[in-house]
Amino acid sequence: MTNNQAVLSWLEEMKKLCNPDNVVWIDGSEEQKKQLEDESVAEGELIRLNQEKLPGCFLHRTAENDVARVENRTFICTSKKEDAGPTNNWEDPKVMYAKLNALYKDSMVGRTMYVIPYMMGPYGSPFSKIGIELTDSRYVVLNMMIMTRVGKKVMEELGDSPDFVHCLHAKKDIDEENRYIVQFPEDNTIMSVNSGYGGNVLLGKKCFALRIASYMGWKEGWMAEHMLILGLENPQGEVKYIAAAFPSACGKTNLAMLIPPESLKGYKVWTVGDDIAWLRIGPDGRLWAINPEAGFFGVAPGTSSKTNPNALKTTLKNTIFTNVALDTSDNTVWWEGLDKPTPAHAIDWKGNEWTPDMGTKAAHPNSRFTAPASQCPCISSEFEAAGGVPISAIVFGGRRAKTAPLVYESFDWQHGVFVGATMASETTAAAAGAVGVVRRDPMAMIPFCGYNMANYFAHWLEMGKKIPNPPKIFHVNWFRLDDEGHFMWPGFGDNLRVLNWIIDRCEGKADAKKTAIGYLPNASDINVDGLDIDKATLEDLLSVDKAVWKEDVANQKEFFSQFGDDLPDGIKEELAALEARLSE
Ligand code: GTP
Ligand code: SPV
Ligand code: MN
Repeated sequence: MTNNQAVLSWLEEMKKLCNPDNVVWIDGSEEQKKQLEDESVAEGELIRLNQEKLPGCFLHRTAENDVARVENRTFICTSKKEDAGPTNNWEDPKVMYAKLNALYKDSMVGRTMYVIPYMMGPYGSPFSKIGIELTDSRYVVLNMMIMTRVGKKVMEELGDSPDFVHCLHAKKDIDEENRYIVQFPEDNTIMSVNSGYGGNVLLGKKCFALRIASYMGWKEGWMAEHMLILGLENPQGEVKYIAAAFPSACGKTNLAMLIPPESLKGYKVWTVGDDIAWLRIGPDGRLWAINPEAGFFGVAPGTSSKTNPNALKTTLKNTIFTNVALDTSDNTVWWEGLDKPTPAHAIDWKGNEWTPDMGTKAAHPNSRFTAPASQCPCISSEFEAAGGVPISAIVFGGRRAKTAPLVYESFDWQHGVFVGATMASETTAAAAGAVGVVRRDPMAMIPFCGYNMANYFAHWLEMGKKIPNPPKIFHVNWFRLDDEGHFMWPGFGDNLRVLNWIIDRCEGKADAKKTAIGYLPNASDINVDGLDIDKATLEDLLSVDKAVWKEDVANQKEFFSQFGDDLPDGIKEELAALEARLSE
């Protein structure tokens, strides 16, 4: 498929290392896709679902020990340890290559190596970048065909250039003890071994589009962020774009596909992206964003026709479900929170018989759907726009039972960067480890920043100086709990009420009160028409408890201390200023 010498010689080297029986180039054709699907079904890798109800849909189950990203086995290998920083696992590249090469040695004997040329970003866009993933997993191939732009056309765009990200994945034995997800940002190389799960193996996603791309952005003056991108259309038909960073399983896909409540019918939300944004300064001095992906790898549990009907509709055809339950009555899928009657009998995510009385989860909490973005009923007309969309507001947010109010606005860019840098959120099932523990997760990038986070903060501060018309920066929290542990804010479609205040603030149309942490809306500034919420609850959601915030500042300081002298002055200034305001 190519005469590109850089590609061919790397492929030769990897073939020698892994020793596959065959090598198959992925051309992106429908015929090849069909063939891979048939082979996967025959091998038991995929289960073909009810083709009347879910045409082109399949179910896949991963190994029980392999259901989420593994942050403790994820490495950033730069020649200097300081360049990876204190929040990343680091190993000397030479040592890591040696370790990995031993693991990949002959790992594909008896298997086929698939060569997947893929593009992150629209064809012909100055934002876009190319990767080539070598993998012995058909499941990876079929997912990459949904999540990225794949095939011949990508090789044509690459031409003779050696400028592509080298990605090698081998399933090996799915051995947890020898599982590695390794980024070598200085070499444009990603190596993943002993996993078959999503973010660990679809190397275009977190590994390239965030870890490697954030490093590229640092060197080249742009940004790769864990952000959704949405267009908010008002009743006059004007569309404003918002990019929002929330940690994994904290509501990006849901917000990106929001359906307005009855009382705000004249508004419409258009989805540009649900997970990753690449941002550049445009010729007009604004910040412009593209979604480098072509599909959604979304959380299944909790997705219903009430919470996210657009996501549900997106997954009705050509979708791969991973680790959800199989409803054996009609060979369709089910998960907790789906508003379809609980099946009397199912096969759970582990492949075992399941009945509702068992009290176990039928779908894994991090079970997912992989669906083409083009099938989304609210996909933006700008989804393929080569230049991206202009961003009016950046929104940070997390899952916080207390502390953070429903919404606040930063005083300026530097303060906004500080607000992002002090984000915290309860951990979720998207990564292996404890769930529900509050941890600091700056810009929702703690698992994804491909370099020293102190330099990342500095890069954010620098970008602000270079953008003539920067977006305003906000913070939201949909997850405040009352004393009984119930969500205080209805969330989902009603989040539009908050987005409207955000856009109105960008246009100087909405009021706010100045507080120690930023500008907050007065209760009367949020449109609650048709919403059943009492004034006291809303005021509570829009309050700042200084004592609680002082505790948070102590925790922020502790977090920042690990960066030592590398912590930029802008962050130190904002920390001191916040502390002073809280003591006023
Ligand atoms: P990743 O794909 O892991 O990056 O996740 P994400 O940020 O796209 O999260 P997603 O939108 O899939 O939401 C994760 C979980 O949060 C789901 O179970 C949702 O039902 C729930 N959720 C999303 N939005 C809201 C909200 O506004 N309020 C409440 N209470 N829950 C929400
Ligand atoms: C996340 O965990 O933020 C995801 C899913 O979007 S994964 O691709 O597994 O990283
Ligand atoms: Mn994500």
